[in-house]
Amino acid sequence: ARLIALAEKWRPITLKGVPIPVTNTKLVKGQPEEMYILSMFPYPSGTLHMGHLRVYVISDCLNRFYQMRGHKVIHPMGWDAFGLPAENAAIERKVNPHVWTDSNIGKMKAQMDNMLANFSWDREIKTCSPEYYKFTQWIFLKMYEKGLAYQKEAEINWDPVDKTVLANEQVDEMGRSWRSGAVVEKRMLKQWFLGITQYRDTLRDDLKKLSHWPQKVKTMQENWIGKSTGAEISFGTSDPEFPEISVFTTRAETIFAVQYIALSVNHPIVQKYASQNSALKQFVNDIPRLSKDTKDGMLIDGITIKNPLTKGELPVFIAPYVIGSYGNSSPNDPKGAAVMGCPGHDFRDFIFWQENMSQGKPILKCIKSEVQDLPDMDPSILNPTPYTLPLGVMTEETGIFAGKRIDEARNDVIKMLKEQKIGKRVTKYRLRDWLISRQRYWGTPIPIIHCDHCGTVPVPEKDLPVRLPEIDSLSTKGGNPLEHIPEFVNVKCPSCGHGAKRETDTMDTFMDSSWYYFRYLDPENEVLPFAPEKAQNGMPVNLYIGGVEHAILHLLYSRFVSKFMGSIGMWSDKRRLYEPFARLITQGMVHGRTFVDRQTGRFLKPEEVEWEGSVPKIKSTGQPPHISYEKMSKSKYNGADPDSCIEAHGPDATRAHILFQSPIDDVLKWDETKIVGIERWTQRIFRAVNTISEYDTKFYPDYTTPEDLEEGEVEFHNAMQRAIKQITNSFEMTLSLNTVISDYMKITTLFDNALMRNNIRKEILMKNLAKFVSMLYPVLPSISEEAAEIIKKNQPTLVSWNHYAWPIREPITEWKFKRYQVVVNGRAKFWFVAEKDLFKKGREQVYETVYNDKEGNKYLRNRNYDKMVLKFNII
Ligand code: ANZ
Ligand code: ZN
Repeated sequence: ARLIALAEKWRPITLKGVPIPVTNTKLVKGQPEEMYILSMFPYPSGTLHMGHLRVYVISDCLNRFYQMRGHKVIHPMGWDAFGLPAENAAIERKVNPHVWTDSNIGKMKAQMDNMLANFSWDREIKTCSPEYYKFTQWIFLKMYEKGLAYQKEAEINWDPVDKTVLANEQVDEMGRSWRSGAVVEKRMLKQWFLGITQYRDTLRDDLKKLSHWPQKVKTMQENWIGKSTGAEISFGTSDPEFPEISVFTTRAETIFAVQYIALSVNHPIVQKYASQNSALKQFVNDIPRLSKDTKDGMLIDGITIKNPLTKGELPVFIAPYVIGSYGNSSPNDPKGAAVMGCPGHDFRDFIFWQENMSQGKPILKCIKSEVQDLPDMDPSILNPTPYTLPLGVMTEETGIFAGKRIDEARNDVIKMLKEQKIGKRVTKYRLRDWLISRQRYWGTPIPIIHCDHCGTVPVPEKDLPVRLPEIDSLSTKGGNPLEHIPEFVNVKCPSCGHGAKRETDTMDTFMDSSWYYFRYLDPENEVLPFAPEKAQNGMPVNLYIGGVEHAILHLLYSRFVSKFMGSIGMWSDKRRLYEPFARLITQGMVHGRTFVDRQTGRFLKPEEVEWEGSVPKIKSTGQPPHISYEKMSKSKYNGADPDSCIEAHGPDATRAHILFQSPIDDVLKWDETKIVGIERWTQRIFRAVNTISEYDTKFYPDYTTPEDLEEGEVEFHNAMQRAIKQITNSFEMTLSLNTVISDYMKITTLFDNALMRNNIRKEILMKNLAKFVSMLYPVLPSISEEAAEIIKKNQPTLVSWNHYAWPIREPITEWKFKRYQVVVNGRAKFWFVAEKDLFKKGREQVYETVYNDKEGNKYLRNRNYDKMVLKFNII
């Protein structure tokens, strides 16, 4: 409760986006004076969850750190406010979605205040405001002008629950919607697309230049774009209706070892044979429920395919592992896909073969290792594994290719197929154009008018925004609510003046969030989305923090739009990359402690479990529950609420706890009981602050550390300087924020020990305490401010001390003396401190010094110098 009171008290300074008053400017090397630190903006669902809290704690700590280093920091916040939950809530409550959205924004803003997030609220935006979506439409129109926005009839992914179409990126590997989880259906519909594929090469190649992005994210994007170079080979079939089919392969040289052909479910051949064969039909119908397991497949009776090189006859399978949806959202692609199966050289094909066909048949190989005698090549081994190494030579059975290395053979095979006109070299991409049409009300209207005379006519720029009609409640009639609003639909054609119809699709909300980081730089601009010179100064975002779940969707779309903005001169980038985010930080998920009854498999509420010390048991049965940490969800009763944690422990302790529990990119296993450790630590901080600041010292802000430090002082001084270095480095470079907290704790222990041993000059303690208090500020803003106030009250000479300046490290020093153990006539007798170069002096001098030493004199007083042998052990 005390800390909350503090938070209240300090809110005026730490919040409202007021820049922290900093005077020292030792800018972080390699970072610009004006820093743009951004965390992904939330969907205004009404409550911040633990994942949000984690991102905003990270970005706020970095924001405060950079401000302390003298950077001018932009740290904005806004709302990704269009989308289905608002629309569904509006239908339920019979209000306009903006009412629900605005009230949620109010609640979440209060929660952000509670966690002491220092956002630049003067830049706040929300994507559902007409001032914002006017420019989402503007960008759409620019793309339309450049031929990048187009409408086409296409087979699309239809989400039967949310009743809208989805982009390919929004359907997971199991064929389910990213939002509703429903299995998507295929439908033919006329839809709007954005031509992201025209940017596929830069989007792919520039990944290499993003040296401050996590490799994991870059790999995911690269795989999504999915460039592969190979060959298309045409195989003749035994069915005159389909004289030949085309197969794509990256391994043309394996054509000698092809043992079957596998077709995707949507291949026209499959469709024909399924209509004649009920077992096959059953299999096809079951496929949405089958996993994309490599093992699944079924032989298609009545058709064979001929290998164009070896002339061998091949069986034909339907196999769900062949992805036919590659081509589905782009109408120019052929329907369905075919793969040549090589069990001898591909692991996936090998598994398929074993499951569906092998029946004791050997697998064929056309490549072998250059090194002889690999056990793999021994024909006596019954169940050989495929040879999948990228190195090797062609076997004797390949005729003119025998002995050639893989790459050479691949080239030559393609050349030969080309001469015979049955193959060609091709590059394929997995990436398809971005389907942005949504048949829903709560989104940015697509600024297009359909006229019977003129076709599709873009809404003139001066008529933007095309506003969503204000409505009291949403129709549940089905279909897009906008279709049922005649005032919206019926318009005059801007080109010929005849009656025309407005496009009723709205845009995918990922379009809204693909450019919001530009808008923060110029949020009030009424003429343009942002002034190009503002983007030139502010872009790219220096640190972008958010969840790895956006690795493909949001981050790929943003890169596309940002590059597009570059291409139309909306911003200029020195490196000409037009990459929006220079450094990307992906934080891990927050998982909650989950109890499961081992007997029944039921999830248990925390109240159903009781603890005997650290041993849990289920109240009703007395059995120990199974404990794990999993993604928080209502059905697992493992959620945690940021507000109640802040309420109970204060914002500072909550922030530190979040950072301390795990490195920022790891999963955070949320266990609120561990926060007591943090609370005990913050109490120790206050103990040190109160005790030391009450000392009567002659301390003043530019007090310099004296040269004649005692042994303990040297140790303390050096440990302190090392900690400053370490913590600074963690904020600047490694972003190892969990070790920042443990380094803080180490410093606190230094003070505790110094107070206990009473071996350090008060001025030295005071000086370093002041530095420590400053260093705490990024993580513990209100505790740091309160500590600073206590110090200033007790030490009047420190009234002008600017505790918002990041402390500067002093040089490490050395103690000028050494400690010796003195051995007198073979017996260790006493300890003695002397200058380091004592032994450069003669024996006389050394003995004289020892004799005059207080300790030494005690032992040596009555002895005879000449008969005495002294030995000095350095410790
Ligand atoms: C014969 C072969 C032999 C293959 C071998 C691989 C290894 P990437 O690079 O990922 O595109 N393939 C082709 N089209 C496919 C589809 N629509 N769905 C699933 N798999 C498909 O992979 C290209 C390889 O994946 C192609 O090369 C093809 O199998 C398969 F030892 O052809 B390969
Ligand atoms: Zn017209």
